[in-house]
Formats: sequence, C-alpha cells, structure tokens
Amino acid sequence: MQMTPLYAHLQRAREQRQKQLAVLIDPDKATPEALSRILRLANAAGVDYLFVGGSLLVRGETDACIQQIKSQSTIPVILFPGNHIQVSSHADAILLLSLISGRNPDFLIGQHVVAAPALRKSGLEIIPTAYMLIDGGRATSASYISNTMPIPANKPEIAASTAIAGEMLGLKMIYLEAGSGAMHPVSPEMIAEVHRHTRVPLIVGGGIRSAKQALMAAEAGADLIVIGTAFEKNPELLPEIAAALKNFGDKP
Ligand code: 1GP
Repeated sequence: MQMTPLYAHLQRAREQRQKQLAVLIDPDKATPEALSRILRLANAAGVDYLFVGGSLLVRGETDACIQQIKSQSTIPVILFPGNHIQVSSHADAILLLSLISGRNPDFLIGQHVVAAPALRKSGLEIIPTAYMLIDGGRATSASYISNTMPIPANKPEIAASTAIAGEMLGLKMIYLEAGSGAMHPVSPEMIAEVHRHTRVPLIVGGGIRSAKQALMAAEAGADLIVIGTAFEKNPELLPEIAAALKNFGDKP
C-alpha cells in the first residue's frame, strides 16, 4: 500500500498510542481577527492539524480562509468538506467522506463523483474516510443537510458493525461525529466498541468542550480529537486541551 504523508503520520500516531488534536475552522464563522487569534494559540500549543469546512457554507470563503492560515501557520490543513464544492487546492489534504451511517446515496458516492475530476487535478492528498453521525442529543446541521438519521447513541454494536463494514470496504479512517455543537459527545462506550473492532485511525468529534472529555475519548480509543465550537467560544481552552492530549501517555 502506498503511504501518503499525512495519512502515514496518522497511522504512526495510532501505532504509538499518541493522541492528536485537530482544530475545526468553519470559514463562515471565523473572522480574520478571530482566525489570527486561534492560529496564534494553535501554533504555540503544537496542534497537529487544522480541519477546514462545515455542513453549509453561506459565505463560501474557504480559499481565502486557507490562504490566511497558510500565511500564519505551518500546521497541515485538511479539508473537511460538507459537499463537493468545498475543494481548495490551497489545503494539504482532504477527508473524502463517505457518510456510511446514512442511506443517502448522494453522500455515499454522488458528491464524490461530481468532485472526482477536480480532486484528481488538485494535488491534494486524499484520505478516504468512513463518516458516521452519532446522535448527540439534538438535531445537527450535518444530519439535516445530509438528510440522514444518526446512529442512536446507545447502540455501540450498530456503530461497530458500521465501522467494520467501512474498514472492509477499504476506507482508511473512521470518524465518529456527534455533530458540531452536540449536547453530548460520542460516549466512551461507543468509541471503545468501535476501537476494539477496527484498526484504522479513529477520529472523534462533536460536543467536546473540556480536557476531561477529550481525555475520556482518547482513553476509550480515539486517536484524533476534533474540536471547533468550544474553541470558537473560548479560545483560551486550546492550550489546556492540547497539553492534556500531548501528555496522554505520561500517566502512570
Ligand atoms: C464537528 O466534530 C466537529 O464536525 C467538531 O464539533 O464544533 O462541537 O467541537 P464541535
């Protein structure tokens, strides 16, 4: 199997039980000033990745947002697209998300077909990702826009079977998503069940607001934690959560 740079890095981190942090930047919400502040904190804290995207971009300024990031940071930028138009060759990589928790063909393969020629030309590193929406206690943009039903939070066995199927289909990462601003993050029980049954790097995000919640997800088997809303509301949380994940292996 040919290894691509960022994916190889993600796999190595998993093998070495290092926990990584991605900051999610929504180009619609991040003003240039707010973005500069987050980037200063992310650079200082040694954040591993910046995810850029959202379920619905009203202003659609992904390119400008990434150009600003690239002028102020060397942290790799990974596109986390809500749809096929959110492709920017200024990024380093893209999570090619197949929404395998849902049964909407457009988000399983349709958007991918439309984006494929541009993706091939873009030079972006493509990371095929099994994207799974998990019920986080309230309706989310991702669920509404994709017109799909999330997996019930108390059904870890459904999440595990879905993740196994995704891995068998050749997807290279699994992303358990409670939805941006979720009331409840994905439970440690569900993360542990998915982790037990799969080998590819495991991303967990949605509703994580504290170092304690980030560590619980990491302890349960998440390799990469994604946080957006909490840092938008309180950027000062960033150094604390980043440090907690970096020191994960130091605990007795
Ligand atoms: C959403 O997983 C991400 O796609 C992050 O969610 O905004 O709730 O941190 P939050």
